Amino acid sequence: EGARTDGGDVPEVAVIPGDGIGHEVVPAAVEVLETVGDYAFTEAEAGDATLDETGEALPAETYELAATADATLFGAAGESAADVILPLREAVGSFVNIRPATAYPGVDALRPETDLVFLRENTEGVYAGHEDRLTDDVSTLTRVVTETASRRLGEFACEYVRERPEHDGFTVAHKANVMRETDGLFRDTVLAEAERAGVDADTVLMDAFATHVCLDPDRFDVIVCPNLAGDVLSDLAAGLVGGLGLLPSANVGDERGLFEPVHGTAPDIAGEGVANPAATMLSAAMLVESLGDDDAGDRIRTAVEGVLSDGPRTPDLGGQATTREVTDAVLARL
Ligand code: GGG
Repeated sequence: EGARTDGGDVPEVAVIPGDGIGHEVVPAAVEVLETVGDYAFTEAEAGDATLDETGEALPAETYELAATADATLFGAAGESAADVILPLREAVGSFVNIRPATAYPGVDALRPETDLVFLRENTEGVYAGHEDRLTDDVSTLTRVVTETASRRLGEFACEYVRERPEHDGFTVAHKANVMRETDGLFRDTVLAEAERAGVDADTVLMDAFATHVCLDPDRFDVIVCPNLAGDVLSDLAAGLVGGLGLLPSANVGDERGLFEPVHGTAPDIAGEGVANPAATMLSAAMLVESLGDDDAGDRIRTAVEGVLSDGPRTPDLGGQATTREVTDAVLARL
């Protein structure tokens, strides 16, 4: 999972803040990375502002950097998300987006018992991008599901739960009663992988999942989903644990990964210095683990959880602290 650098080399980490609060939370997470390890950072531009300035949302050099760096830390994509984050995931060869949704002690959560991991298909579904405007009245979208991508995700899900004794199986969320060909293929292929690997797996209709997870999140553990469903359902889970400022993610490929908070650009607070940096710092923990440094990952997670528990809080968590104050509190614990 992720990249391993050759002995002795300093890992190269691409840093792409993107837009909006990406420019506030990514530098905060870079300070955390600088505190726990030795990394060579290279910053690059992408997003709405880059589009305005250069005519391209994702310059070729930014794509190339993500495609060659050992790991990439990304912030947030705005209106140009389709032209930024999807190609960047492709650049790192990612086929799965891991999105843990955990309620942390001390944080006011709708469902404090929530502890979920979403494994989101990361290459196709409706995000494969075959959209057309046919007439003034009609637009269409072709949904792509392949056995190849579904099997790869199924294999990953089996390996994921087998390597982690705290998980004893996974649930496939789908809508195969309506999208019989696409979600039917997805569900059946992932389930076949589970059977082949001897991993426990069950299924749930994704609309029913949305209700059940609100009422009783303990019913679920690891959820394997198609691309759009994973995007939406993990945001729903963010609402259960205290907000989008808390969910990290890892876009995992065979050789390297791209790590980003689940949240977007938050234009309502961008530039005010009050964005919650926790999700990006927790993404940085996943990044260092992908480079083989589990100790650094544990240290970051412990420091962030400690601050969430009894340190300064940004307004999204009911506090009045700034990004700077939260970052200083995390750095002090490191
Ligand atoms: N950092 C996550 C982000 O930029 N979210 C905005 C967005 O639209 N994301 C779409 C996606 O995650 O597929």
